[in-house]
Amino acid sequence: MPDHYHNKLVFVGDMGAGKTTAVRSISDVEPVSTEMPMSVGERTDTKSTTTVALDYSTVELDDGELLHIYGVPGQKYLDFMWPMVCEGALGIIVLVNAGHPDKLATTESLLNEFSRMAPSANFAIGVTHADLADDFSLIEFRNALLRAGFKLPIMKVDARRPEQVDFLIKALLAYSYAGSQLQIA
Ligand SMILES: Nc1nc2c(ncn2[C@@H]2O[C@H](COP(=O)(O)OP(=O)(O)OP(=O)(O)O)[C@@H](O)[C@H]2O)c(=O)[nH]1
Ligand SMILES: [Mg+2]
Repeated sequence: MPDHYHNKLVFVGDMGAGKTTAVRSISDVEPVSTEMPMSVGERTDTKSTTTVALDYSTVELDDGELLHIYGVPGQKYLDFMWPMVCEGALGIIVLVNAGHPDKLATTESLLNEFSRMAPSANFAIGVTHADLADDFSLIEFRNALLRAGFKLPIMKVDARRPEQVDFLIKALLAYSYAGSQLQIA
């Protein structure tokens, strides 16, 4: 397995959840991006392009650890890219729009699908757009996922805020290392 896979994190989630924004927020360098204009009917005031292949960038954590950060396209017809981008990932962050009417079912199916694609990855969930969804309750969402058998780090994150994205990434890394076997020499 190539060396950089050990430090590979991937943002996944529905179209518009904030994957490209999150990669861009925490990048140390100009990300590789494959954005294409959206059709006129799909555009909003804040989103006019969509990812058609992948996002890629790097970020160096406080202690000098280099992470390779990827984003996948959210649109289902581009899902053939998902296994290619996720191969060998250490961690996968599912971004979920708090205002999505079907967010529980969507999140469960994304967790199932991506855990099949990347069986050794650890997962975390970032709920975006909570500022626009007054009736969203993180506790209720977390409990519903728990009832469905998903026990993983979950927090609100504004993908536009680097410090929030950074915190989510560190939560996932801490969780993944806590799950590893204690080695005693
Ligand atoms: N209000 C609000 N806007 C957000 C938040 N997080 C991200 N956004 C905005 O939501 C949009 C997300 O767009 P992208 O980052 O392109 O979404 P994506 O997940 O890459 O979408 P695809 O590549 O099309 O699948 C951008 O306009 C962001 O500025 C949030 O927490 N609150
Ligand atoms: Mg994108």
